Amino acid sequence: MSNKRLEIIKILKDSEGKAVSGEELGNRLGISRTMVWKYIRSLAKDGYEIESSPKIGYTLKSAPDRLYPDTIRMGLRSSLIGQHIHYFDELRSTNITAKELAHDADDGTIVVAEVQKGGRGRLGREWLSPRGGIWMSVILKPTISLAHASRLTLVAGIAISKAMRKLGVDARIKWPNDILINGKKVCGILTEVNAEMEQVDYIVVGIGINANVDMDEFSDDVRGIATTLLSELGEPIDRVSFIQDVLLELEQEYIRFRTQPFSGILDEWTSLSDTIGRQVTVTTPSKMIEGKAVGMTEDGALVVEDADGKREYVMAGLCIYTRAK
Ligand code: BTX
Repeated sequence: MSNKRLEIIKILKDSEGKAVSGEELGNRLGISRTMVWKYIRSLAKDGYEIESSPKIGYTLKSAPDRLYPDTIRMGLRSSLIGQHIHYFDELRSTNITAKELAHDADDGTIVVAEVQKGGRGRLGREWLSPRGGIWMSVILKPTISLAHASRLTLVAGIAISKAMRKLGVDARIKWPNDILINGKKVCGILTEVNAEMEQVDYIVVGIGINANVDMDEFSDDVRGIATTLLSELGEPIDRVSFIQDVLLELEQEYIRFRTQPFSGILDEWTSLSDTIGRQVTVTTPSKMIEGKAVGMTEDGALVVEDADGKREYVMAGLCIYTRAK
């Protein structure tokens, strides 16, 4: 979006419902009133509802529910994550595009799409990504070893749950990569790593949030296990301000991850965890582990204790709750 269009939106937003004359807009932007009118028309084409009354001026009635980069940048409080935004109306998967861009991208670059046609979960599972959600991938380039890369999934889980909790929902983290509200999946995280000689080159953290998604868009089986922020809150959220919050929380957790001992992040993860304290069955490619989830190690392994007190450490797997806490 051009800077002039952006400035017009900003001025109209700041005037909080009061009309701003074409003359004033023209003066502030250093352009003619005819040019102002042209920009207003092009904004209207993109879904901005702008009332224009002769002699009085222009009033912004509503902005489109779109994750336009310039709209996200306006009011973005993070200074690293989200500074570069690649936006698409439709993509196969933001993780695929992020991986294509990652080599030349700066730390904290994000890829956002309104719709994904081939959204992916772990092990090639399908991730339904209809309009109204937040489907994004964050490219991170920390100087860490491959062994520590999975920690970023925990970092992202904390950040997203915190941003959601601010909306007033009881968001909790299900190990390893889901955010649940009242036991239903509202968000999934897919972390993919590219490394050379045990040193991380880049990490793509894919985040799928069922924000303003209509539950009818989901297949029957997903509807049974999923929820959306829209249905939990009973009204749509402002996706732009929510994504700004997620990016800020993510940046704060990322800085903590890079500068402080990991134990602080582990403690916070544990306090937000939905899994610790539950009876679980974890299925990995090589075995099935049953017991109580009692903790998490520094490496991001879930500690599962069986009835005899024997402990198993699981790095990744499919986790099912077998009994309530
Ligand atoms: P997962 O493998 O843990 O979860 C996938 C499973 O979740 C599916 O098999 C299905 O049962 C269920 N599911 C599918 N779609 C949804 C949905 N919208 N809401 C709730 N449950 C669903 C979780 O994988 C990781 C998902 C990451 C998605 C992001 S979106 C941006 C980025 N791009 C991309 O392709 N993936 C990531």
